[in-house]
Amino acid sequence: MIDVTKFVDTLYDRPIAVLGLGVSNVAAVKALVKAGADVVVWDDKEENREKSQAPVRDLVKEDLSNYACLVLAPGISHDHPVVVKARDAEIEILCDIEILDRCDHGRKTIGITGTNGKSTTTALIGHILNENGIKAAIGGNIGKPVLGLTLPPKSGVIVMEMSSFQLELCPVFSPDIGILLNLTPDHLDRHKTMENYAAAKTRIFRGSGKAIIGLDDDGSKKIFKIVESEAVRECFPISTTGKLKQGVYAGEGVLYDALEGEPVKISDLTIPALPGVHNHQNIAAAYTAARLTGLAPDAIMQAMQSFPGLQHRQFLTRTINGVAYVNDSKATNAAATARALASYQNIYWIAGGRPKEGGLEGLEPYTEHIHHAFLIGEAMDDFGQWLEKHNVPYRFCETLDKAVMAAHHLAQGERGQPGGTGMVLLSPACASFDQFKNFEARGDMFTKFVMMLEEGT
Ligand code: UMA
Repeated sequence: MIDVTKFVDTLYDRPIAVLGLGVSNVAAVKALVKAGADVVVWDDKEENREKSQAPVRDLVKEDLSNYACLVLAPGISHDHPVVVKARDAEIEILCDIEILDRCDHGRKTIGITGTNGKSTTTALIGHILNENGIKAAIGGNIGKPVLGLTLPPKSGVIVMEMSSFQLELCPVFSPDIGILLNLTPDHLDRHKTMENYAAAKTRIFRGSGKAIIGLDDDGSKKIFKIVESEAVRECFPISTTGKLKQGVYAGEGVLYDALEGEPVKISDLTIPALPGVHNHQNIAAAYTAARLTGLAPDAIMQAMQSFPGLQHRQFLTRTINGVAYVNDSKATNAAATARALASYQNIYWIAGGRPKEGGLEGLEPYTEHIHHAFLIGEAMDDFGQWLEKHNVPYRFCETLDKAVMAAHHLAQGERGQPGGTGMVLLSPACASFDQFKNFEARGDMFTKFVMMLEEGT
């Protein structure tokens, strides 16, 4: 846990209001209470209030002008009555990442944002640094609240995934190295317009730190131009769609470094835990960040080879007789599943759950990659119709255990046939809530069933 005494000392004994007792604020409350702060909490769910270690009071009924600040859970809408009240009372509204910054910890920070790939890039940077003897603590939106981390030594680095929600709640903080991977429409229910969403993401570059920015989409390109024109920080573009005169880029499966003039070929991009072209951007960003911390190209690429990948994101769970069993449970919509389907051939595809609007729309270009589909959950009928229309063989399995077993038998039974060795892929393109608590529970269950499979068929 982080010692937040230095932050608490700046508040002159005024109390702190905390709204939302999810993982980030549970860690925040623990750290604040330990540092002697006077903390008052509220959560709209009674069951969360009941678990609270700190005094609970309905913050809507409080006079917030007596408080030092409101620590807001990132997922809560800024139209929430308590947030409106805090704005009216002109107190600061912040999140755990801003508190961490105000603890004067002295470690270098790397922040990663973007619409896609930020968790993978965060974990990859942390892995590269740790493999090369630079101790890195990894946290933030990736699922580990930053105030629950253990600080690395002074020479270490804090690597944080930062969502647009968290960036909006960092009035001052921006990291020493900020990374924006890409920008496509997301969370518009919360941000309302693309401009607001882009503005939240751009906040990662407010300080004078170094900026690494992807140039593969129009939104990020625009931000690059603005950030570069401000001329207050060094900018490092990355691209997977074209050569760069200066920066880092990937082309035809090869990574090039043009940070110091003429492009130098660094390595091909065959990295076991990072399959598919969508990972090239994550690799280019992580490579650039690691170079900026002083690591040599060879050391960086070598460390990438041992990156274990992220659980539930195209994670290689097991290989049986050459057939890979891959857990992509995090793919809760068609866009995320498209990235997995594009990365492989001859797929024995397990899909379904609670469908999202649009169903499997957008997956048309990848139907030839699917050898056979195994459908589960509430989406079975709709997905069956879609597959029928696109001439993809499928069967109804209802539940994950049956789907794993059926996919396993077919994939093992068809080994040696044309089309290459198959792979069993769980990439549901659906939410999990019809049969599981969350996507992690679904992925864990897949792993459990796969580990129980016998080598013979
Ligand atoms: N709550 C209220 N009133 C409301 C809404 C919520 O009281 O009107 C309460 C809920 O009852 C709950 C808490 O607020 O107790 C939820 O807080 P939260 O949603 O902010 O979630 P945390 O558990 O603190 O998790 C947050 C991030 N969640 C969101 O931004 C939605 C996690 O990112 C992050 O891993 C975690 O902090 C640690 O930093 C998750 C996420 O979905 C993975 N992020 C989005 C994304 O990646 O797209 C941004």
